[in-house]
Amino acid sequence: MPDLDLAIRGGTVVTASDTIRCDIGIRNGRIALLAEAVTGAARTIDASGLLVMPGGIDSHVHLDQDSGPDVTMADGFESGSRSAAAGGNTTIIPFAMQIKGRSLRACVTEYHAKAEGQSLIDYGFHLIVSDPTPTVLNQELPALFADGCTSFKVFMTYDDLVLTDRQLLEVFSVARREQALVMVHAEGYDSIKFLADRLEQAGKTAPYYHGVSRPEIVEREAAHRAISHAELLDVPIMIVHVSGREAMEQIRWARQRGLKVYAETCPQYITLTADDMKGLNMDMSGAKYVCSPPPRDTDSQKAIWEGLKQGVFQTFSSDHCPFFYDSPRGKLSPKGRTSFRWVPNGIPGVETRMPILWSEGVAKGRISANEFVALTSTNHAKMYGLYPQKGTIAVGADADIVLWDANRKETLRQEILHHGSDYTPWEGFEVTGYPVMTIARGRTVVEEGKVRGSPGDGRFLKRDKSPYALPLGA
Ligand code: DUC
Ligand code: ZN
Ligand code: ZN
Repeated sequence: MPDLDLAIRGGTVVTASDTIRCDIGIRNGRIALLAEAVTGAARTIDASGLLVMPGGIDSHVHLDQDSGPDVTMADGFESGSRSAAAGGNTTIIPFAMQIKGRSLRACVTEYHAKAEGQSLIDYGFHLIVSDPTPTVLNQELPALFADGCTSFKVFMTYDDLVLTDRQLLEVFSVARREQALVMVHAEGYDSIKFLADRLEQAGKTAPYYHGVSRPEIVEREAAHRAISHAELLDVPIMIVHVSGREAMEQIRWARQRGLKVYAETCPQYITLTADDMKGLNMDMSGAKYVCSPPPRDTDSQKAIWEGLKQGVFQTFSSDHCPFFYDSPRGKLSPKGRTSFRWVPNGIPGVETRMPILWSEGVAKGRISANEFVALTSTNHAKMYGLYPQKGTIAVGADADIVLWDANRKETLRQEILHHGSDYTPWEGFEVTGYPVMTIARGRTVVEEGKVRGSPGDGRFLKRDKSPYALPLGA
């Protein structure tokens, strides 16, 4: 077939359902042919000895997000997408966050401007609804869904973002009517505030106490409340960044009731623990691990593995929320030094997500390579209205592909990563399995850690409504 632009030859193709030896022919950025042997393409990549998988889709990423007057996020769309591609991803879905008191539409327009001409790979936007006024509920949200932002996140904590129960019910009801997928940050505002106040009064202000102020109970309580609201209105929800057994049990309980309650977890909950926030000698280095919900303990890690193996979790995302460590506008901000309460909340991880799950999951025999593909790519596409354009290797799909060396050993270090942060929480973490080449719509974006793509190569993805957001019809 001489009209093919590219042939990927000799690899083993792994999708969420199959593992097969075949070549791939690519034309105009799409997969045109899967065959035992593909010849005659303008260019050929030899993938012998490598796995050929759908490029990763990271559906939980924060880039260039407004983080208050004292703090700057460490990644914009250029560095964030570059880092994502270097970690084997071909699509990211960051958030367009509403600032309370402002129009959601105006905020989304700003995020489009931030991303325009910057991203090396395709991207969509989830919305964050922080101020559900009648205009937002009745005009802006339906219009933004129609524009391809078909999912949104709500927060049950944080002064600037928290919604009351009444507001949660109002936005859930719009989601049901419009078939939008709701993502829930489940941590209870009042319990956290109460505990944080008490800890500060006792002089317990080091980063470690961030975790103490947000125990699993507050996550479990909020998860249960969100599930109850969802049941009341018959609306599917996705509980994001689930950290341990307690919240997971609520999700299992909801499923047993037949409810459409989906769940996401992240690398920090299978590899880090609360002790990491202690830092050395209780100094500020624990701030490097401050994220919410916080990492728990080794029993929670075991629970998360059970959930990953048993299908409790549909998606494994990074929750990449990158800040600088050694910067007055980052983790070491003057305010952050006074109390854990003010330490910028989030960690970088878009580049390390796939190697960590492969290494800890597939290489250690906990999950199969097909489950890895489902958790890192296919299920994200299905959940968020991108399937089958994205998330699989099939004729007609975008040629979004990662070539993966399952045996390659790498030590995760800041110096090999491509993100904007000045540190990685996984410094020195050894992995087996690493991306060798990331191909997005038929173009090589990253090869052996070297960036070949350009800002602006990535396009905005107008996503379909999620089939998973259909109500039960109760
Ligand atoms: N929630 C997120 O999803 N990311 C970072 C911080 C947070 O609370
Ligand atoms: Zn969150
Ligand atoms: Zn997040």
